[in-house]
Amino acid sequence: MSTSTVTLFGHWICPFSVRVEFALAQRGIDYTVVDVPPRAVRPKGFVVPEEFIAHSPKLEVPMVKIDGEYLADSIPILEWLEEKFSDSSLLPTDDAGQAIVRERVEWLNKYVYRPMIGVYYGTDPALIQESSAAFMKAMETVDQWLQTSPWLAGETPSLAEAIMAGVYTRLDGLRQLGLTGELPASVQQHLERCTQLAGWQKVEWSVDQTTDFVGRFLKFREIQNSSKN
Ligand SMILES: N[C@@H](CCC(=O)N[C@@H](CS)C(=O)NCC(=O)O)C(=O)O
Repeated sequence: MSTSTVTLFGHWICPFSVRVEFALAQRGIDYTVVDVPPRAVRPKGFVVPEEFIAHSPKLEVPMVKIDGEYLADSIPILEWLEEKFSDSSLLPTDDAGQAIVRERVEWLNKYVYRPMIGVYYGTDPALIQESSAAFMKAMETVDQWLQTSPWLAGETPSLAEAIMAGVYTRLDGLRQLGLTGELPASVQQHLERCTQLAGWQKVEWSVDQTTDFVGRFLKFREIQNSSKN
C-alpha cells in the first residue's frame, strides 16, 4: 500500500469532484477531503483556502494534492492517480482496452455531461426538454456498450464508471428538474451495479442533498426568469 498523502479539494454538489472521489474510494486510496464549495453554493464568509487559490488555475474544484504536488481538472486527475498508484487501477492492462476506456470517458464527458448540465441550468422549458432528449439519446449509446459487457468499457469497473458516478448521484434531482424518459433497462441495471461498488458509498447523495440541489436550481430558474420579464 502506498504511503502518499492525498487531499481532494472538492465538493459533493460538483459532478467533477464526484468522479475523483469515486475513483479514490473505489481504488482504496486513503485521502482526506477539503470542502471548497463552488461560488454558487459558497456560504457567505467562507474562506477559500490559500492553497486552492494558488494551485487551481481556474479556481475550480476538483483539485488534488499528492505529497505536495497539485493538479486540477478531473480527467487529468484521474490519469494522474493511475500514474501515482499502481494498486487497483481503473484501467485495463492492455493498450487496446485502455484506449477504449479513454475514448468512452471523453465521449461521456461530452455527450452525457453537456445535456445533463443543460437540464439543471436550463431556464426555458423547451430547452430543458431538448437537453433531456439529448441525454436520453446518449443513453441509447451507453445501452449499446452494455449489451456486450457488464461495465461501460469491459469486464471490470473503469474510469468510465467514475465519470458516470457524477451523473448517477444526481439522477433523482435531474428528474425533479425536468429530465423525462426511461433509462434503457441495461443502463438502469448498470446504475444498480454501480451502487454496489466501494466508490459509490463515498459519493452517494442523501435525500437531503438531492433536495438541496433541486432547491438551488429551482431558485436559480426563478431568478433568471424573473429578470427576463
Ligand atoms: N473541467 C473541469 C470542470 C470543473 C468545474 O466546472 N468545477 C466547478 C464546480 S462543478 C467549479 O469549481 N467552478 C468554479 C466555481 O463555481 O467557483 C473538470 O473536469 O474538473
